[in-house]
Amino acid sequence: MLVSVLSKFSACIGGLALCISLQAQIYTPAPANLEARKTFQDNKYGLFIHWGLSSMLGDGEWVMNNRNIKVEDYKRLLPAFYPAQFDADKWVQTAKNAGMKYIVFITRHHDGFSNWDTKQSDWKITNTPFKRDVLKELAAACKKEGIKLGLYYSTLDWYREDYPHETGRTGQGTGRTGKGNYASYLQFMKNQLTELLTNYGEIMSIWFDGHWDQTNPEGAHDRSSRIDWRYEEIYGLIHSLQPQCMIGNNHHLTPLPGEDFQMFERDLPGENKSGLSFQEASQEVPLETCETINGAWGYDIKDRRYKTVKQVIQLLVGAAGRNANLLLNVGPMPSGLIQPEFTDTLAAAGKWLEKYGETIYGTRGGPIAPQSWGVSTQKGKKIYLHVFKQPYGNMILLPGFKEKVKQVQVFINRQPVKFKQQAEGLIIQTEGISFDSADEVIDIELR
Ligand code: JFZ
Repeated sequence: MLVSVLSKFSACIGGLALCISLQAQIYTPAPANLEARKTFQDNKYGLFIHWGLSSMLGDGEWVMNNRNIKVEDYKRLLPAFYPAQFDADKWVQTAKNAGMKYIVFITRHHDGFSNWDTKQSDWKITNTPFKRDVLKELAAACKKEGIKLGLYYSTLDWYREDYPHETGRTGQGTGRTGKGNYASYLQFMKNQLTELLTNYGEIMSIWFDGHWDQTNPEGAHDRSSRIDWRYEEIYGLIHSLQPQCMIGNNHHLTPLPGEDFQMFERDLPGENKSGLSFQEASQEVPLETCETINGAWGYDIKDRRYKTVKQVIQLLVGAAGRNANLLLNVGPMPSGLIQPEFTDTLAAAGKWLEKYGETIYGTRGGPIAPQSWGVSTQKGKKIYLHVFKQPYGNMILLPGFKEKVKQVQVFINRQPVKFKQQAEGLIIQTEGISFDSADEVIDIELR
């Protein structure tokens, strides 16, 4: 719902008589949306899936741009795509075994290829020899297994002529000569989003990406956009079709009105190792970090930088301790299978979650900021200290901690842990506890 303070305008959808009057700029999320945000935060952990025509080249999802492949040549992937081992149930099972509660799937990446049976373009999966609407199958499989489904949607397009490619930072080598026309491109996106939010059941989120194509690089002083994306119209449309649907935009900026969560790419909130995360963590909306399980988003045959089970666990826990979700990515093979290096690691981390899930799901960031030894989470009368390595001096101090503590235990075996409550805070003695696992959890119970 958008309430008027500034301008007022109308958006007509797909030439239908359905015209919604949208009024900028204060955004009041619907009750169902606020509820969805809570569920999202409780769920904590999701599977990101980058997959499409580009997977065939085994060189990541940016291959069209990186190799300056012309649209005319790139098109030759279309008659060659037949993911014989695609099985939506298997993908969903992989997520479930990993302890994940949601999936975010690439419906359309920067190469503009639609992974569903869109009526708005011929550049789509149902025009490959495979013919199947994989999104339909994935949506059904998710529904059956109680896994929520979010949809990644690129606002940047390296394929279409009407995308304002002249002012784009990327996609300059794909041979487009026509004139960009944002009004036409915007209508196309709205029509596609209408399909996605009408024909595939309840959609948890729309995960936008591509805004940065029209700005100076991250970290630049001026990050203004060279085009007016008219997000109020796009977001208004989404929320009118599915009020609970959470909108996020990977623009690496402070959330804009109409956005329901904030994402961090390859960084935990507050970090900026990627050089993409100059934005501050929002206090208002849920946070989500997305990361790759190796070094690439889309299938990349040169990439063997597989994260270990320990790294995956610490990523998830590190996110939870910063009050954020983790959206962990896999790039399935062109066959449709997710490679065993990924599924094995995901399953092993999932085993850890079977034991330690209580300290992650349904929690929020704990009372103490991330420390050299680890992070904290909390839920009700419980505070969980997630200790990644032996604390200095075998002592953990929670400065200024005032609440009365009932008991402190090692989470996994209920071994009592000594503690003192003093003026400077709560002091926990970790002598005798071994810290060789990925995450040793110390469980503080409040009175
Ligand atoms: C974006 C996509 O480009 C990428 O393919 C993947 O989908 C990821 C989740 O999101 O990543 C970016 C975004 C911005 C820049 C680089 C990668 N950038 O501004 O240089």
